[in-house]
Amino acid sequence: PAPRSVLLTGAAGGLGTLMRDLLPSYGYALRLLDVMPVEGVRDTEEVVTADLADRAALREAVRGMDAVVHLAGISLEAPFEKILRSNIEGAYHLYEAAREEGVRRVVFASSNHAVGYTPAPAEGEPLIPVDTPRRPDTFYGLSKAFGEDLAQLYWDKHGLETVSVRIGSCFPEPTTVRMLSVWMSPADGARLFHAALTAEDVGHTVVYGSSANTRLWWDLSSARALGYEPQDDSEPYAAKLIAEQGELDRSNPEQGLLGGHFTTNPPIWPH
Ligand code: NAI
Ligand code: 15L
Repeated sequence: PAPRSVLLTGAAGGLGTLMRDLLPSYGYALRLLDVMPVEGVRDTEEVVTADLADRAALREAVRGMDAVVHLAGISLEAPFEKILRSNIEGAYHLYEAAREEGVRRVVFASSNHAVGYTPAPAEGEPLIPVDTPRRPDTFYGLSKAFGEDLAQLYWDKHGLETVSVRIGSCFPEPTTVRMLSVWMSPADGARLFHAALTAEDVGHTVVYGSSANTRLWWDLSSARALGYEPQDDSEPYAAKLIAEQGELDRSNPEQGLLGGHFTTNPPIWPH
């Protein structure tokens, strides 16, 4: 049966807030988890305020859930110790809690930064496949590579399924020329999470998460195989962004590598 009750971790964050608006229309009942307070809680939502370090709270939070959409964690570069605690140990605690409580599926918010040092394909070159070697561009990207391997372990050893979504940039609109290639509209994000929650026999599947962008850098076939049919394309934003920022200069690593400025000058988590 298709999952209905979903624990959404990281619900107070940017993507979590977007998905709180969009996922219920697919029929999901959401329980929200974050270490920060969640604003504007609806009658239809349950809320758990907890840190990913708190295994007892995680066990309670996953109890009775059909699936987990795991967005919680540090979403930018940070000192290794912080990444270790929230993203590496935090993912481990979440998977242990899910295993102990018999949750069958996780959708894991991985990131393009797990493969950030991969050169972006030039026009006419093949798109980047999901099995391209990992080339994390930050401790942050390294934690996403760990999360994907953790997911593989829990599938092989415990039969806990995961779809790892290497998200590009999921924001309401693309705001840089790089984002023309990696943008995932929030509506397509919800479509992809729904496909990841409902496709059968996913084992551990890695997909890229983006819209059907004209300037796409990576191969969406494993996402489409889940039933994902992206409806959006960043191209309508291209003329304005290119006029303001210029065409991508592929000799500049910040523009010629998938991870963009994370490869040279990563934005740092503020807390
Ligand atoms: P965000 O930083 O806005 O939200 C992350 C949330 O996780 C925050 O509300 C934070 O309080 C919570 N969190 C952090 N550490 C925690 C802990 N130890 N325990 C409990 N909660 C904790 O990030 P955003 O943009 O919403 O991203 C969500 C997820 O998707 C992150 O895992 C991020 O790495 C991933 N992602 C997002 C992309 C995007 O374009 N928004 C692109 C690629 C990956
Ligand atoms: C990410 O992984 C970050 O969480 C998000 O804030 C964006 O920076 C995105 O990647 C990106 O590559 O644009």
